[in-house]
Amino acid sequence: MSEQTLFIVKPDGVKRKLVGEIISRFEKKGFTILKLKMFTFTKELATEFYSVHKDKPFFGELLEYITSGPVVVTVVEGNNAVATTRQMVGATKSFEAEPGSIRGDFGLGFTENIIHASDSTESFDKEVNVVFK
Ligand code: FUP
Repeated sequence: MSEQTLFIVKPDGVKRKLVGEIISRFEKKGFTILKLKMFTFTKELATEFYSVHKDKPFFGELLEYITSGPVVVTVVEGNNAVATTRQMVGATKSFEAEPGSIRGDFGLGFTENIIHASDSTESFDKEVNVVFK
């Protein structure tokens, strides 16, 4: 079943020059790239993007980090895109992520965990409207 989802190479991923490597993995997997954009989150946009976490104790740190430099957002389309992308991204804590996943292969961080991917079609619908408005 063809679906769309989005992933964001976060500030640490851009700083570490992993943009090409990450996009390449999605292309090689067979996904079609529909949209691609580099931008820097403002505090306002980041607050809207991460609104589900706004009452969490880590929200301040998360906002500080995600606004710290440019990110690259990509919308992809393909079979089972949401779940397959989450698998390719790996567990939230990079130090626990499976080898072979992006977080598992390239990082050890938790807040700084290289990449974001929508966790459901509902999240995708919300997130795509925030970052491409
Ligand atoms: P994920 O869906 O894997 O990106 O993770 P979550 O939506 O649960 O969390 C969003 C981001 O908040 C994560 F990428 C990392 C960060 N986070 C923290 O910094 N501390 C926490 O305790 C939980 C999440």
